[in-house]
Amino acid sequence: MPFRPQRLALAALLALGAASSAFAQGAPATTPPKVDLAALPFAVTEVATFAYPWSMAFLPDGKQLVTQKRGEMILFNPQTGEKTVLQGTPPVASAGQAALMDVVLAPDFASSRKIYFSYSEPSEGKETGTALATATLNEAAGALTDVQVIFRAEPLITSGAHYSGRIAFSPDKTHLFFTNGERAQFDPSQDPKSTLGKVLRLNLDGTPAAGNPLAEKGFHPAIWSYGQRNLTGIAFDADGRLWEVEMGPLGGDEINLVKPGANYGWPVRSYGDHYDKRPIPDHTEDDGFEKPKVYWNPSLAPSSMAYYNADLFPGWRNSLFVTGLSGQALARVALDGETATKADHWRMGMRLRNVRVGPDGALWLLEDSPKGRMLKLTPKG
Ligand SMILES: [Ca+2]
Repeated sequence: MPFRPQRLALAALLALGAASSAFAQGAPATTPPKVDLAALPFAVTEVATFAYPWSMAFLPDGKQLVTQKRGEMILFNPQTGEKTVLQGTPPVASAGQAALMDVVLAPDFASSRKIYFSYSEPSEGKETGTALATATLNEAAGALTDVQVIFRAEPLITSGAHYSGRIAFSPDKTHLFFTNGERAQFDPSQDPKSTLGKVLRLNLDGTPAAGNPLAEKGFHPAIWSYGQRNLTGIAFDADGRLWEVEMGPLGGDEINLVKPGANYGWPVRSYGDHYDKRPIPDHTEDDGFEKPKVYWNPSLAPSSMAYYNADLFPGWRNSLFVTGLSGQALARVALDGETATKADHWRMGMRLRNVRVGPDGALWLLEDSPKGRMLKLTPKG
């Protein structure tokens, strides 16, 4: 009887599993089920690991810049595995959700070697803020030089939450859009003088762009849209629409189509509720706020978003990809004009911090972990 006892044991385990999962219906599993990455409908290649990686940018020569939450910016060569921790980065607050956050190349990077990056900036007191900076990448020196803070969120807040800090250039590369989270303070999202809980539109030097839609009404001149919470991703689609993903309250994560001057309702309305289960009124047709195009209940805890329109995965063209932290998933949202529809939801078995589309059309992910994996997704065989 070489295998019968094993079969019996397996049957018993399966019965137990069925019983316990029925018992646990609706309750979060204490140990999430392990995900077999090889069973996913795309190939997953582990490229490297980083200490709490946060974002990445692709250089023209195939190297990458990778930010780590605690303040390091790393020049990484995926061909050789070589990592250089760049000198010259500014002091970064990194308690709670504070981090060295996004990094993108300037539109003229090939000639200027200029980058834009965001981080949680400490102050002399306990307050911190979301800062946007530029620097020159000096590869020979292994350093960032000419570091300049070009925009600071207002006001500074004593809180370690909801910095946001995502950067996207307008399709014509004449402006940049920057997100400031509401720092878990609720009301700043509706405060016209605060940049918190807003999408901002700036000139490339960080000054508020001329012609922003609410400046003449007395709003902070950088504000493009408001009533938002923790805006963890922004991306333009091929038609020039700006999409935004935000971490909402319990069951209220949202994708919004960002329209100039629009108010998205936080903290007055949300399809979610407070984390302590206190209700927040749902959106209604006549509430005067822009409604999300997609929302997640249960929560995904979105951490980043990328727009995909490349050839490597033809079936994914015109999609948004969203990574989840506690949701431990990669979600694909299909776009059709102003309509956004949930299309795929792959459990990944890890907290995901970032998604980017590489120059070859592969999808790149960063895991939120002390040994966070950098993963490259390509079509299977
Ligand atoms: Ca609600």
